[in-house]
Amino acid sequence: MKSWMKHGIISCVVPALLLLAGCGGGSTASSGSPAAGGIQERTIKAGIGLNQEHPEGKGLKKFAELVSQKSGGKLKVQPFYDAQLGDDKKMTEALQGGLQEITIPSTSPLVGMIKEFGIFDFPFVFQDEKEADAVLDGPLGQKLLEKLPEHNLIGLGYWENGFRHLTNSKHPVRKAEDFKGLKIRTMQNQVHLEAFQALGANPTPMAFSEVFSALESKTVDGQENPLATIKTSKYDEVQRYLSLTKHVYTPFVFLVSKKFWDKLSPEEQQILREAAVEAGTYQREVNREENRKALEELKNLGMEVNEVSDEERANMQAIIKPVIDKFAKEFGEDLVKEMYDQVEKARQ
Ligand code: TK8
Repeated sequence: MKSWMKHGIISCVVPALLLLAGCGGGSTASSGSPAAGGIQERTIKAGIGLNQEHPEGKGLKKFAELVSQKSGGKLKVQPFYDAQLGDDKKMTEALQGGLQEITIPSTSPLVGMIKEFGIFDFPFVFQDEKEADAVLDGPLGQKLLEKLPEHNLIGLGYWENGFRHLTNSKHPVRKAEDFKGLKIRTMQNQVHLEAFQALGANPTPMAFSEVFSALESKTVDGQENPLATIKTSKYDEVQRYLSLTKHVYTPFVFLVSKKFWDKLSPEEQQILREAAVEAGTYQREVNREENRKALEELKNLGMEVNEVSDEERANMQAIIKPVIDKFAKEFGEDLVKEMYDQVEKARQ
């Protein structure tokens, strides 16, 4: 009897020790078990704010396909579109807490958390996408990604939201003074808020998923976003005037929860890294194509398109300058200079 009990205890203790030593392996939960080698079965929740028709949605679908291919179907990316898991800020916080694995937000709503991203909210920095690519894919973009781990995030590179333009339901906007009194939804970002205030507008920061109904109910008169977003979010149904302000270029940043990342094997990390970059190249191409096409489509849908001259753009820039100078000090003047130097280089 005694010796039976003894054996019983031993045979229970040994597997328990093995489990404690991390030999459990083969977990199917998204949390998985600590990094062993190879590829485990994992489900990876990836959420974005835009819908499936938007180039970001197409990029996320592509990412899911690539991850599946590269992992022989073991890593499954489960995509959530249209802020189903929440807006940019909320999803980013979920990543930090280890409750969600991936999101691809605009950099702007993250500035409260990672202030240096605010340099991308300065207006009229880039003239075209090539300049943005040079900065984002170059040393400066990399330097900002390296700030993420201290916030429990891993950055795998930049996708593209793009050049923003203004829409509103009140009147054509062609000049700086046309902004006066317009109630404009802005992203939750201090630079945007103060820049629109400087122009005499009445900005209201708001999460993206609330914008359509705020425009519909006329809680705000206008909003600003790239043409592909104006098109795929159907703002033409609730906005009459489209001004080609091209005032800011917004990047998307591809984020992974660090809590999740640290559990992955080097092989799994490599798969996600490669897929984020490859899907990002595809996403940028689709985005550029669809932004080009959207202008004609929005006209056909009945929007009145107003051009903004270079002279007026320079005028707006001069009005906003004190705001930018203030934030340059806050974000780091060296960093800002580095950005302008890299733009200059890309322009040559
Ligand atoms: C979508 C947002 C959106 C952004 C905004 O999640 O909030 O206006 O431009 O695209 O990131």
